Amino acid sequence: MKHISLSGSWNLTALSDDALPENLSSSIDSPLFRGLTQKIPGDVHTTLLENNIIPDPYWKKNELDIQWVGRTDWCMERTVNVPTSFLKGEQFISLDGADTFVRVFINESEAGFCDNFFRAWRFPVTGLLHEGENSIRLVFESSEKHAVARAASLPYAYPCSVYDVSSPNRNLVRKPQCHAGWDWGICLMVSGVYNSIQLEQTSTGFVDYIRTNLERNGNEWTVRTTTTFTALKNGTVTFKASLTESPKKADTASKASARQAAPELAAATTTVAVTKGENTIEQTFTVKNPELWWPAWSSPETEAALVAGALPADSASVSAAAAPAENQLYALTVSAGGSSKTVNIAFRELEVEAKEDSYGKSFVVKVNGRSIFVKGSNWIPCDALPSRQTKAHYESLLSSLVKAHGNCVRVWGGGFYETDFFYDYCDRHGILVWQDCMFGCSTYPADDEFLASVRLEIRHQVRRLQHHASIMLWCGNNEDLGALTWYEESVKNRDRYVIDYDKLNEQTVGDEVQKNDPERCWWPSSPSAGPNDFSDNWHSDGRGDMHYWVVWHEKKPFEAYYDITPRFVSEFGYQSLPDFGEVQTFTDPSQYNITSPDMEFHQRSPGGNSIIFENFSRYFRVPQSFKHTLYLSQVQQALAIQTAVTYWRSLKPICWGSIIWQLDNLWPVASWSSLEYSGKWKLLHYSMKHFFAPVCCSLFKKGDIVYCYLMNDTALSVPAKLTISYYDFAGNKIADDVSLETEIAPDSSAKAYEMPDFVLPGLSDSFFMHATLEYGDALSANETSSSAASPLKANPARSESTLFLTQPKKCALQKADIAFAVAETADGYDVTLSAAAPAFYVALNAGNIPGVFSDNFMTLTGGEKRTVHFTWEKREDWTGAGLPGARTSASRKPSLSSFRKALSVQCLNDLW
Ligand code: BMA
Repeated sequence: MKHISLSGSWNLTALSDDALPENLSSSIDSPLFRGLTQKIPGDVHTTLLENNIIPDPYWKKNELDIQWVGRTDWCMERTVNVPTSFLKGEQFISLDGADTFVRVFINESEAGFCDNFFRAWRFPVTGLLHEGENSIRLVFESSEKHAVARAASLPYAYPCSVYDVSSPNRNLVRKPQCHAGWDWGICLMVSGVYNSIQLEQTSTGFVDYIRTNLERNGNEWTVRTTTTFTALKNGTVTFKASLTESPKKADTASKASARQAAPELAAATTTVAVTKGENTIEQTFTVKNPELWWPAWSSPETEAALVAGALPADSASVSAAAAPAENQLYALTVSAGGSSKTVNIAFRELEVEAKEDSYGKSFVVKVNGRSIFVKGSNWIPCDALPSRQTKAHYESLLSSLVKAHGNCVRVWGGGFYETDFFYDYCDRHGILVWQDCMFGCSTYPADDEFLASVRLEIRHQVRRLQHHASIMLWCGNNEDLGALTWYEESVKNRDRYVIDYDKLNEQTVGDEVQKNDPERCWWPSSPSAGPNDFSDNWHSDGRGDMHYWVVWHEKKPFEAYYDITPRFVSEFGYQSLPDFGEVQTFTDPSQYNITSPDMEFHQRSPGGNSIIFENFSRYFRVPQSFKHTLYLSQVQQALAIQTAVTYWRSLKPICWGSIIWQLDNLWPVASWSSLEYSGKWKLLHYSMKHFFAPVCCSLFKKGDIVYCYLMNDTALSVPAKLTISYYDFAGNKIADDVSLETEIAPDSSAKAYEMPDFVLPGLSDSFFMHATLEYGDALSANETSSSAASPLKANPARSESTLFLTQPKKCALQKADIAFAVAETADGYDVTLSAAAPAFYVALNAGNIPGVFSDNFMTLTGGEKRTVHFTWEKREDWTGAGLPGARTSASRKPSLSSFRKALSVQCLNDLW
């Protein structure tokens, strides 16, 4: 097989002019008609932005002025030189990531038409190509126009959720649903080709997909491969499957080891008769003693290091963010008839156990026989401009999730089936993937044409992704079952829409998923009470997964998180406003007020700012300045989610998972994300590092009772020392500490302290409680070791938890006078802090200098000094850098004085 890549420079022109603004209309001089250089992979909006034809879509309200781009038809053209040798056999043109309605012309003849973004396309072009220069033309027909035309042709309406700025009928076209706007999303209706386009030539056929089935028998694994081979003609073809170790990323740093061909661990060769069209070839081989795959933070190696104190995953650490051990991946190559494909696989047993029990129906993820408490976040596309969805950005977001002790992402159904890089990263770093199919918050049609297109989409995506060790389940959609109760049409005529739902979700999506990946869990919807259960699972906590939006959308206080005993929460969230540095990327100082037009425009949740303010007044003193408002909104978000997660973790083994809504943002906006659009950690993300930690303590007050729970998600028994102190707001201890030495049982969540508030040593507004858990082998080594040189000495891991006994607004916080000193280190800076009085929710902020603090969102109980480390992040290959409003690019570490200048510290006391 030969191929000619068509990536690179193309010529972009506008085809239709009805939607164009007047100044760009079809004058012959218009750059839109002369042509612009368009990169593939890339999107049209980015090209227009680079050429100053549209302003930065993320700045102020520019979004409103550029809606014409999505209503325009576009043309991309180029020529390609084809040598005679390429014209043997048969030729094809293939596209992956073509968004969405794309007509493909070769030398003015139409070769094919793409109409579903989620499919990969291959069109025969034999006879259309000739030796020498050939012209290739792609015509992008406006998806919005297609959607509107489809709506007019359907027998009845298919309602979907629409947002402030949106494109109509997004549910009728197979395009990422959030491109049409969302309650955190800009509406751009982008177009382009985001992955690849190439000419292919073969005389035999193509190895298109490799699926695997792994079966463990002690230390020996049987690998069954299922290869999809598309043959050009009937004949006999030899298939060779072979397995090698895929170099760990850390090892590839050494070029010598990368150059050395990895030895073959196992192989199978089979010669079979194939027939023209699609063929399925199965091969089997065995592998002895492969390294086991584990979710992040759960491998025996990582857990041992964590408990030994060798991985400073705790709050008091000054070291750079610790990372768990990388998984060993294995490269599986299948070659046949001159075509070959390599995928990475890994060895693990994985099961989602959903079975009837005394509480209802369980939802437990088991890896290698161990139940894993799932701690993760929901993933939305990481940039609204596809050209900016770079590997560097993916890596920054996903590594941030792992550094905050996450082990799971849910690829939410309103985006797209993610890039290969995304899943490879998840495989390598142990991020379990909850994979939605791409349907969300809508009704959908179920006519033959729509269902046929969806069937091919699901077939392609499941075959493409099936081999990934990280994917834990396939889920039919996001909230489509619940959505049947949201719209007048579907409420009035529910049966009609339920029938359509069933045809699409069960008979098409579910059917195709289960045919192509029979071993993996098929979960009909999120939320859902499980297969064959059509009940609305939004408010029921006994069965399957739930979305808990009572706090936020239903405006209940944070304490409402204590009202449920969920089995698994796959969505719950609380918004914050963006950080000040982030605000500066989308508006000017005239708008630095929450109710200014630009700030309200960058808030898409109906009534969102009112909910934030309502809780300010419920719990806190109302902030007086813009910066304090932004800060307090982030404190509030962190506290809301901390309340939920720590309580639900305490409910293990009834509850086995919490997936926060949401990890990332695709433009700078007020949202539920824990990471800013720039990748900067919000206070929630720092808080996740505490409350997601494999071993941690948590103080909380439910009703009139104060509890302290010790959680241990490792398989090890952990020696621990818990100290609970009672302080007044001047920092004096008002009673003796409660101390406890214990062993925290493996995989447990245990109550270590329980006290009704009336026996506590003060009135609820006069003091606060602070728990410190020191844990790990170092603790006992310090006690037993007589050697002062013990490497473990003085390094027990730590977890801390602070509790107000009433709403903080009622407490007399003192002036904290936080002092800090900064020292430079090789990879960043150390910041040493001290406070005159107990300081709450202390937040260090390095402005727009990219990097992460080892700890943040801290309590300084007064009197002590604390050093935290800022690890500076080099940012190259940060596409978008240099464009207005783009993410910061930083290739040189700032000087100590620039860091000091950028650094600011805020705490709750500042608001009093
Ligand atoms: C959900 C999601 C999203 C939405 C979020 C916040 O339930 O599935 O559709 O953005 O809530 O409202």
